Amino acid sequence: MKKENIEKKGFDTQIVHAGQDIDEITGSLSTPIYQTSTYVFKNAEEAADKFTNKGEPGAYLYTRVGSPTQEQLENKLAILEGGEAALALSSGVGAITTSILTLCSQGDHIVSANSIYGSAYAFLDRHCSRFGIETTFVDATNPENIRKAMKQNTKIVYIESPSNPVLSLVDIEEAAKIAHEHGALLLIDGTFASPYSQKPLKLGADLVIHSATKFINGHGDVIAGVVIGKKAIIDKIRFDGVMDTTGAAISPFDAWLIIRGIKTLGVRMRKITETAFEVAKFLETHPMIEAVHYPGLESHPQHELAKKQMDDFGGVVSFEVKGGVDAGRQLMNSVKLCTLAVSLGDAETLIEHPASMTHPQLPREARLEAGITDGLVRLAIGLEDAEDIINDLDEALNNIK
Ligand code: LCS
Repeated sequence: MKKENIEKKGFDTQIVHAGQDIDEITGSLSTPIYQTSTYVFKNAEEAADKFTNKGEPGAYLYTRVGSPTQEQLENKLAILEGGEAALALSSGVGAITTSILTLCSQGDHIVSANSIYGSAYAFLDRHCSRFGIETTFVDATNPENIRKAMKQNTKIVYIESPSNPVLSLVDIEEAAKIAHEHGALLLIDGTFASPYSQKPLKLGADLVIHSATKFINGHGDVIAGVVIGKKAIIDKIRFDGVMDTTGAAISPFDAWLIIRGIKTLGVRMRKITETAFEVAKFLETHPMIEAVHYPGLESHPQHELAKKQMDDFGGVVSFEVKGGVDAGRQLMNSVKLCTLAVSLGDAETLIEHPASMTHPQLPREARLEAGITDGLVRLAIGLEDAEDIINDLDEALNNIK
């Protein structure tokens, strides 16, 4: 369906039809997987022409710089986020690093939220600094902290909302205003919301990044990432050469799996967010629970902001068990349905310990500042029946000694 027609349709219709061209040669309804590493040219002149005009439609050269299957996925994701263009990459981290290494150079400065995914934190803190790109981490739940940290050479404001794993929010509109007043770009990692629950580009963000490994694919069988925004910026990230020279390209088969998985994003997210709310409410009333973090709960300190900038509250709940890390470990060891594993957005409900699993890269002090206590447990809700998840947690919580 044509882009201008699909933009007026509802989210579920967009997910199914957006960016999906029917194969002209065979009429195949399902997007073909162009499982090839290289493309053959008719003659040397055509080859030279295609290598010169890398960005032109149909200029396929080599799968590390793009493929038709990848292109169909990108068209779909751009429309779902309300962006002009998208670039799909080999992982969520690949999307973060490729974007930042393209947009920043030696001597530049980044202001980052302190509550972000562990490997993103490590990239900014340990690796960007080795190449002369400095990052100031701030508590971005108060936008004034972002403003205070801005410098003349700040190129990027980097935020995650809701954040992994404590589900804190950043006021996206405010953060965009501050970034733009200082001539910087706002990059937001929207993985925890997915395009179903939040549309950061409409709130002023310049780029939205997702780990497509999570809700977007939804089946726990792919590692992939995407960055979405204005065509001029996405073209720069695609063609400037970082993706090509660091090898962060997505494989055609992974792109195809996501095209298949994303068609049920709306259906899955409706169920997952409904269950997440029920589980969060259950945990809040359980005598073994000290604190629950979920933006959909009235007790969440940013619940009003969540209602303002999100359409729904996502599928991740984190909580602290009375008795700290020992009690949390007992819980994780005794659940029978919830599965002990990192990642989120899968069909299976996954349970993990952020301090030792997803966020050990943060120095302990930075981890505590971001609210990641030693006893925090993260639950990524899956597609099972809410009642079964709740019963599993109830039994395991009641068994803690
Ligand atoms: N952004 C967020 C918010 C994430 O949670 C993750 C991965 C990434 C980016 C990186 O994406 P990837 O490269 O893995 O596709 N988060 C993980 C987590 O919480 N558990 O396992 C991975």
